[in-house]
Amino acid sequence: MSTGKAQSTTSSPQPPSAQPTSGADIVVQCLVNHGVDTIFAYPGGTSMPMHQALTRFRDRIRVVLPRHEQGGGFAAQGYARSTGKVGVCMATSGPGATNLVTSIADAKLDSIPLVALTGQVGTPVIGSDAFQETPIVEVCRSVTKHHYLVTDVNDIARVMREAFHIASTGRRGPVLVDLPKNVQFAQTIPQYDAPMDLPGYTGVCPPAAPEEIRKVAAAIRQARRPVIYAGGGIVAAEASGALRALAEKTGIPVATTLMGLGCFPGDHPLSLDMLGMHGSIYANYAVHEADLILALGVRFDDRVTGKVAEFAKHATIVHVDIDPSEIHKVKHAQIAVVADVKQVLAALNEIVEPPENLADWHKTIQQWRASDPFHYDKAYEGILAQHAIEELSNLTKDRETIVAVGVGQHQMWTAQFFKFRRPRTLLSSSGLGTMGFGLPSAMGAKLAHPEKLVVDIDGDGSLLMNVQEMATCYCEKIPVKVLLLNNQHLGMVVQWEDRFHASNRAHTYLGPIDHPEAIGLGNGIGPEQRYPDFVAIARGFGWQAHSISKKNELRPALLEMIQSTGPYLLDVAVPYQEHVLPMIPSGMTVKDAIRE
Ligand SMILES: Cc1ncc(C[n+]2csc(CCOP(=O)(O)OP(=O)(O)O)c2C)c(N)n1
Ligand SMILES: [Mg+2]
Repeated sequence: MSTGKAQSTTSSPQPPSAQPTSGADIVVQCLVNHGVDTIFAYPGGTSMPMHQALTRFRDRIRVVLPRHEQGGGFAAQGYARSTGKVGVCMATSGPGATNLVTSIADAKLDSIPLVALTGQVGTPVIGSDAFQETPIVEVCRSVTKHHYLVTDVNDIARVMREAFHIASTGRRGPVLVDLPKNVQFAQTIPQYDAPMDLPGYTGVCPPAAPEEIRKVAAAIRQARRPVIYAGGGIVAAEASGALRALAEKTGIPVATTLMGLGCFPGDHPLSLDMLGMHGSIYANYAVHEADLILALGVRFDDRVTGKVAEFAKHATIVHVDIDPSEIHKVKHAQIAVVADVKQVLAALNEIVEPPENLADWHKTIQQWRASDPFHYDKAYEGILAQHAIEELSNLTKDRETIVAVGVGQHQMWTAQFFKFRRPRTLLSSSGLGTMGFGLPSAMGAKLAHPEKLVVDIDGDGSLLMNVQEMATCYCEKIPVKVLLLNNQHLGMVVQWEDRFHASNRAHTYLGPIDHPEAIGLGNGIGPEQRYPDFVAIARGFGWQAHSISKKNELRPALLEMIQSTGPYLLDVAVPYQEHVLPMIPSGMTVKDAIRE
């Protein structure tokens, strides 16, 4: 299911060069052939030939030097998530390669197209525990969509074609290409159009049969309480327009997953916002009471379903997914369609007729919505994270804005209080839930969209996990903004301690261990005790930075951040006592939701 935006995997490659060319140069020429304009690469002994080759292509590929390979992998993801194109990162063997593993696993769980290149020790010493040798293909076997150890220079051009094809077709995902140093030095006459050799994989999903589409249309026509449950697959398939057309044609309300936020406008009257553990009460009740669920590009993640047996238990489930292994994996679907969701929606929109009467259903949903909106204490004397996010959302609503997040409470509040109106505007490590994702992914997105405002809404724990990327942003002139919701704690874990472990603090305070807060004593933290000094850190990296704690400072400080021209960190003191609500505890249902 290639899209207009995805890099071409079939475009005619460069004419084969008649000159013997090194493996390293062939790798880079292949990147050019696939339309790669940016790569995030950290060098080392075994990847040096490829770095040398990259200098010969300076006019066509920008090489960004992250300050940690994990940052490079997440930056490549930010590039990929915000554009739909394949993101590319590169690392040396051994520690460089293992530093990429988390970003690769992250891309796998969220189905993000990524090509990760690694240097490897020379083929004669593979398996001998050579200096900086790790069997990275073995390490990554189960967290990649596919992986290669290239042992012959003559295979490089074909492998690179296959890697881009696999990463960007079907269900997207990460592909690892491990390149021993002697293979990078070896020379051959490159065959850039070497045919791909992928038995059993075409990447092309046949269109859904007309009778399947008719079945779905018939189910819709008969439904009285239908709900669309839309996820990252809608974004990947560029199917947002078709989804909106379906919703508007039929009047069916739309709940999205975290990965799906933005695939349907959050301010549309039919939007139910996010569903799941920290989703809206109205989305979760609608799914609970539904008689028809149209599950589109989703995978029934446990953070969405809670107790699987209770999830949508009164509903006929229609599941559309490009990956057959998702069908019936968690929840049996009465109507299963394995196809590109954009094609399915386009065909469906041609014939679908609205259900006879949804007035009662809309009314019921409206009542749930009115009685249980997302909310926070507007009278709170300081700044609540929710308030800061909502204010940022309001201040940026007329600007093209991309938001990246870390993982934790700030991530969930962003999902609840920032209005996402377009696909690819929220970058969130959703499946793996990797702290440290925000800053580097924002960096990658800003490189791809220099004209857009890119803000990382981050937590203090998460930001520290890849704080070194502040150096990359400064040195590479990538002016991202960080809105730091600084609660001095691993807030989400604190919330679980409060709810499920009698508030016993178990290593969730981020300040010095002799502070009373470290063992749950003390009644809140004054700014004078805050640790670390993020403003000093950011300034040390060459950023502009500012810290606030008073409510009346919020709006002007956000405006200053938005209007600044360089990288800018706004450190906002927020309380750690606040919980993300509503919350459906793991394995439970909306009826068990904690509301206060
Ligand atoms: C790499 C990694 N380690 C541990 C966790 C577990 N975890 C989930 S949320 C969280 C707290 C995050 O703290 P912070 O970034 O400050 O965000 P807050 O919840 O305070 O907004 C932790 C430790 C994780 N998701 N990722
Ligand atoms: Mg925190």
